[in-house]
Amino acid sequence: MSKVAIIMGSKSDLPVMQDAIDILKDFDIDIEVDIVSAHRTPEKLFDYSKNAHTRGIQVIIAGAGGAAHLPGMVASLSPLPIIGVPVKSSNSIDGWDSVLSILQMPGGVPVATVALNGAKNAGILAAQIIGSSDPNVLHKIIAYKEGLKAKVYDSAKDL
Ligand code: RP5
Repeated sequence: MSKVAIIMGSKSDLPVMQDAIDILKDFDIDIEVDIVSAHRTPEKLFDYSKNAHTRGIQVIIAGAGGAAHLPGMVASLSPLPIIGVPVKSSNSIDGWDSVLSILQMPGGVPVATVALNGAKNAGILAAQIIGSSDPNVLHKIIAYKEGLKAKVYDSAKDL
């Protein structure tokens, strides 16, 4: 059963969102990937957001660019934690529109927003949410962080 859903407004977001897919696969977390557009497929957005938790999804990562309403609208309809990835898309003005559209949510409807094109961190954050109640995943996160630390120490040896 998929635990993390990765959705995006357009297939053109996939090169950015692939980082979330890859890191979650590295952590052996089951995922599902889909295109859900807030503006072009609003009925699908509604259906998806209302029902994801009934299919065993525990976290939704939603990426979009430009007038990026997908993460916020999913958050308005779903009881699950939503992680928003602002995408610097072809219709974006330097990425700021995507960032602010996803970041500046009204009180009561949180979206955990990562950096512009920060899909890798979105995947890690989703894994950490799963890991808070799954010891297997928690141990993988601990090992991942140890790996980050070791890389920094190694890189300092060559200076
Ligand atoms: C947004 O518009 C999508 O999330 C994408 O980032 C952007 C451009 O979409 P396409 O015109 O490439 O399909 O809704």
